[in-house]
Amino acid sequence: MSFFSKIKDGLKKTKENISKKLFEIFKAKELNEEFYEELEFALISADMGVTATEEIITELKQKVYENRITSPAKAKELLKQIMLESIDYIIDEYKYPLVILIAGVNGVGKTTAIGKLAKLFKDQGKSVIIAAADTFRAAAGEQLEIWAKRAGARIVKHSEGSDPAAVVFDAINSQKAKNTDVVLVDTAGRLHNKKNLMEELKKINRVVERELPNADKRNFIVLDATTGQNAVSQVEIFDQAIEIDGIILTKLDGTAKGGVVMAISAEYQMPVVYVGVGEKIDDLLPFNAKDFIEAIF
Ligand SMILES: Nc1nc2c(ncn2[C@@H]2O[C@H](COP(=O)(O)OP(=O)(O)OP(=O)(O)O)[C@@H](O)[C@H]2O)c(=O)[nH]1
Ligand SMILES: [Mg+2]
Repeated sequence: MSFFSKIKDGLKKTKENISKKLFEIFKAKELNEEFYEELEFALISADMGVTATEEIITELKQKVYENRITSPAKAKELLKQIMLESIDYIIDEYKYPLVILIAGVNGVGKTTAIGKLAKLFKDQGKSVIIAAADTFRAAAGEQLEIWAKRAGARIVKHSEGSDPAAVVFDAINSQKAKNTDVVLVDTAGRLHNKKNLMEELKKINRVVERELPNADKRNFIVLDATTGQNAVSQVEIFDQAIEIDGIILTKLDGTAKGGVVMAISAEYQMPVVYVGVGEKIDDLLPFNAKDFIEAIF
């Protein structure tokens, strides 16, 4: 399946929710207040967030005015352009060795994303080691082992309850010994309390920076698209602990509110790097803003 049809498939619910509404709205004869109100409502109901929606509508009105546009069809093209610009970031190409730290609250899809990422890198001919640094949950290590096997990646795993930073330390030593291209670090989504979780993430982060100062290091937060606006506030908390470089937005296949991509990008100026569109190993796609916009329109 091509990238475009896969994202289109994954966004089926979002598309059904929004594109039908947009189609109706853009049938309007005039670009009047009622038109803008309906558009605003449609965007907000796709979870684009009030901030992002207001910005988009203001810019659209401005451009419609400046360019003396009267046709709704032309306004639609403008809207697409504005939406695209607000989520289209330039992401630096990876350099190797590469360390990707995966963080996020429990159940969002961190471990699954690691398995899928391992597969993506293996398919590109890269060697991959996974650090099972979620030592809090008993089953986490085993779940990750299954994914590692599927992807053909190595895994470093300690016993339950052991120090996550020590797992990362060992994985990095193994990376150094074998000159592995990619280190993927899985972390816990839940500890006894939130403060512990953030302190632990900071510690893991420090170990990576100390042991591999010259590596390309990316900190990604995994967000569950089905939680809608809640996903937005999670970014802030994790970004304070370890600077977040980008977002992996999972479960886009399960929501009609894929517009949350726009809300996050507008609020935090943060790129969505990958999207999850299913539970299978190939269901993680590098995010492509243009295809995303085309898919929802
Ligand atoms: N439909 C769908 N399901 C997904 C996607 N990504 C993950 N899941 C499912 O979400 C559930 C939780 O995924 P995990 O990878 O275990 O989540 P986690 O963040 O590691 O969870 P904790 O380790 O408990 O914090 C699993 O049942 C996954 O199959 C996705 O893109 N689409
Ligand atoms: Mg997990």
